[in-house]
Amino acid sequence: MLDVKVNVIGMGYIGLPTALMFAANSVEVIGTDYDEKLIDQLMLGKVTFEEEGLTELFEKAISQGIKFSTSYQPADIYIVAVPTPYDKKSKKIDASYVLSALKSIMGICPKGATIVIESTVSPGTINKYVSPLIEKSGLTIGEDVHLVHAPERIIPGNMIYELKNNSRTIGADNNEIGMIVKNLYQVFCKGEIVLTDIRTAEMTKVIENTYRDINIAFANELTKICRSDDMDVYEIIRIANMHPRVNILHPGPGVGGHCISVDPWFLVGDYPDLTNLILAARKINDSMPQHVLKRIRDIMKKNNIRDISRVGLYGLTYKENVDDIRESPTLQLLEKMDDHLAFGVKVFDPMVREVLVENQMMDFNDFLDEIDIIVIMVSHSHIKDNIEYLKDKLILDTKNICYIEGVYKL
Ligand code: SAJ
Repeated sequence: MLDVKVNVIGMGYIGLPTALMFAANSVEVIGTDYDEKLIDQLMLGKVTFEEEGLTELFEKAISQGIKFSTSYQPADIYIVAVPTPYDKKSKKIDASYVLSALKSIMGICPKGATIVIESTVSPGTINKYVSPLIEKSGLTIGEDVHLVHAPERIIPGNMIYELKNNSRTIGADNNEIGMIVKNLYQVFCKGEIVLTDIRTAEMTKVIENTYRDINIAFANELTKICRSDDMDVYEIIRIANMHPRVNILHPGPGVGGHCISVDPWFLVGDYPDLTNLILAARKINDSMPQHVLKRIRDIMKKNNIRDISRVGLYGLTYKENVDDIRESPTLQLLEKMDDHLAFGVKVFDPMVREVLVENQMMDFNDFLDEIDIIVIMVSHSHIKDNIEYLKDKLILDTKNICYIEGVYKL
């Protein structure tokens, strides 16, 4: 058992599983979040989002004594896992959540504490914003507090497995401190942990997600090319990917989530003159909901359906088998359909238990009864298991999961 006390700040999609994983592996952990409702729920023994294996991990962490609190606590190591959105105008990082967490930590941390930033930050953020904030408060970095960047890499939908098995990057400008943090993560992480400096760790994390965004954009652009000339993009990608050095990702109705659709903007914001490819990829991916809308209109016209309320969007989350709707392609599509909304396009998602948009239906059968065209926006296991019930519908399958004759594709 490691003799350190850890305070994880931010009990969201990354902070919670990370805190639980430390606690389940016998590290003394307090999870902190300013959201009282969220902390109450955790203290009542309930997890706050759906993720495979999370409940079991939660129970183990509770049995090992994890604590939750709305206030920051004295600890040896702080792990900051708060959101890092981008400013929609400047495209630069909005580091306000990170900086506000740091201010609170500095108010109570004992001398010599280490602050690990897990949130994804744009390259240079720690030098430009975090270090000056600490120094301004009178603390000396390297003496009073130590700074480390250990960006998370886990994928929603497979978080628990990836927490244990992915390799990690630890950026520290002091090797000894880097080693302490590496030892800490090694209590649960079986993947290789690479030690590097802070700036390299910042850049590496952002370019991993940017690489994925560009690859998806390529698949999406191919889709538009193939649609314009009536070719089967999926068959073309499948065959191309049989080449040992080609690996094109899957086209889709857009790129959502808090990561892939956000992080590339950090580079565009900071290096506007040098990011032509990255910006083009972002634009292509952001144009996909519009492409879906065009496909819906084509299908309505072809089948002489005029009433948009006979169209149903299946899936509200940003991807399959998660309950996270941030930046979801369906929400983006609904925004584009603004003028149509009054006429009531239907929406259904089995992973979303509260009504979030207009004309959202909560029962799958009622949803099917109300529509003639179903647009599969998200490939939840639920729809894969229920494809047979779609036989009498016109189907626009944006995720290529449905092989019924006559199905429309992207
Ligand atoms: N998507 C496609 N086609 C694909 C793959 C994904 O259209 O072939 C879409 C999804 O439907 C979704 C979006 O892209 O809307 C993003 O989903 P994702 O599964 O690619 O990634 P995230 O955002 O859930 O998680 C990513 C991961 N990064 C990489 O794989 C490089 C994860 O490892 C990171 O930890 C996470 O971002 C993060 O937090 O940064």
